Amino acid sequence: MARIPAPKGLPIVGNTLQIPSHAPVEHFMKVASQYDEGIVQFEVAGRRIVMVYDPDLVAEVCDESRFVKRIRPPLTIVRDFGGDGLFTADSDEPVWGHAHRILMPAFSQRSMKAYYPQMLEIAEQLVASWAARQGQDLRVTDDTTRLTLDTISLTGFGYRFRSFDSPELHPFLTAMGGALTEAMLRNQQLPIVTRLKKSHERSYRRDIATMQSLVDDVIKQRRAEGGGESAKDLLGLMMEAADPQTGARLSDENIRNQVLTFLIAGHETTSGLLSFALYNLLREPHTLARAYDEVDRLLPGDEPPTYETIMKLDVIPRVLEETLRFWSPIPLFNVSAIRETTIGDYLIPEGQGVGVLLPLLHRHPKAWERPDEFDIDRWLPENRKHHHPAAYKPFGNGERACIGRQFALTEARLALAMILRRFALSDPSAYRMKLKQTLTFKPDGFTLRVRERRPHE
Ligand code: MNH
Repeated sequence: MARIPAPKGLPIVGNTLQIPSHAPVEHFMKVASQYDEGIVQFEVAGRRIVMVYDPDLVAEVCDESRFVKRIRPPLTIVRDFGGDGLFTADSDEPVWGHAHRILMPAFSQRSMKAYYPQMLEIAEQLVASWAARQGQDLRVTDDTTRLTLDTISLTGFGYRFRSFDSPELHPFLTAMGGALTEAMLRNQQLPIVTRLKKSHERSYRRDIATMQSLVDDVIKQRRAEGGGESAKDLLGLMMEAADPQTGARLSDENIRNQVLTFLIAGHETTSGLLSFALYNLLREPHTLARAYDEVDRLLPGDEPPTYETIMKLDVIPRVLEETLRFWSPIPLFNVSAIRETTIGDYLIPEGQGVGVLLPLLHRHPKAWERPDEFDIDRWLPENRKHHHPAAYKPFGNGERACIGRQFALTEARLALAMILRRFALSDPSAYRMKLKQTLTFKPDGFTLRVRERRPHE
């Protein structure tokens, strides 16, 4: 058996103090990229964490007969507010299976078509808001967050945040940012330190309460409208449907946790994806020109695009796929060994957590030619065939992979198409990528400017 490379730490605290508290994953990336083995281990807050990024090792940890998602730090902390919602439930908790089977139909391609008019309505709000602010610096992630938060809440729960009506971001978002940042900090500190930081504890609990009271509003509004009867959205299904396998229904408490989970998981990552996509397009004029060409061909005129047209796009979806390779909004996901096992030449003990480090996997030279080049033609059907089967995991793995994948991609295609059809983009401040981490990655402080491509009524 080979020894897993490990950066030198200190006695007792291990590597804990070496990890910058607001940018842990970037630190893991920097250290890991100094080793060629594609695997590395750290000692953080008394735990040993193994990370893999060699595609062959990743293929092994994606074998669901040997590795499962288990709720371990940081997800044990996120569970303070996600509860037994899909993201933070253990696979062998019965409620995960109940909710997974009840909600799967809500994420079919047919459901995307049903959500489309509402997705379009919110995308039109984004475009109108940008048209009114031509020539000004637009804070990209703020607006992609407005878009994605309003879209998941309207399509999923019939609830309107009306984010584009206000210059400030909704208090739900401030609370969520606070809670996610605190969860990330807690992940890297010994429990004794967490207990000592009383004021952090107070604001953490306040943020969670703020998010939960919004969730209670969402559910109350639906009950006032006469329950779930007619609504076939996420909330309607959760209130009405039974698990086809066991007949189980979701408890009120679980529905609350699912609504909060979807409000967070359903917007945070897609907003990152759209922001990174715009960033990439600004840096790749040749690709941008192809995207313009596509929208001019498929969406001429000012008519709202139909769902069918959005499904015909080809360049824009490949921009999104390549963006997810280049900058994965979720940089890391974790699985645990069911029993003692080996991956490559390395021994992994029973229960050991293993993280898949996506930014390094997605640029691993074993799997990708010219890994640091943004090239959407990797995603042409004839080139896809040659991809390493485990080298691209932006949505996680197996049965615990993202349930919202089609939702995110449909929403992002539509938004990008609407933006490009209407606006020429520019970046007079010549933004340089600076990642902001709150469990997910986003470009920090990224602004751009727009002007109408064609005179508009
Ligand atoms: Mn999403 C799980 C990435 C959009 C709802 N999502 C995951 C996982 C990844 C992920 C990675 C697996 C995490 C893990 O293994 O611990 N998700 C994304 C990305 C985007 C995204 C990169 C956008 C781009 N996700 C969305 C959207 C929704 C959503 C949109 C909802 C509408 N995601 C979820 C839920 C889970 C999840 C719910 C948990 C699924 C489960 O374990 O059953």
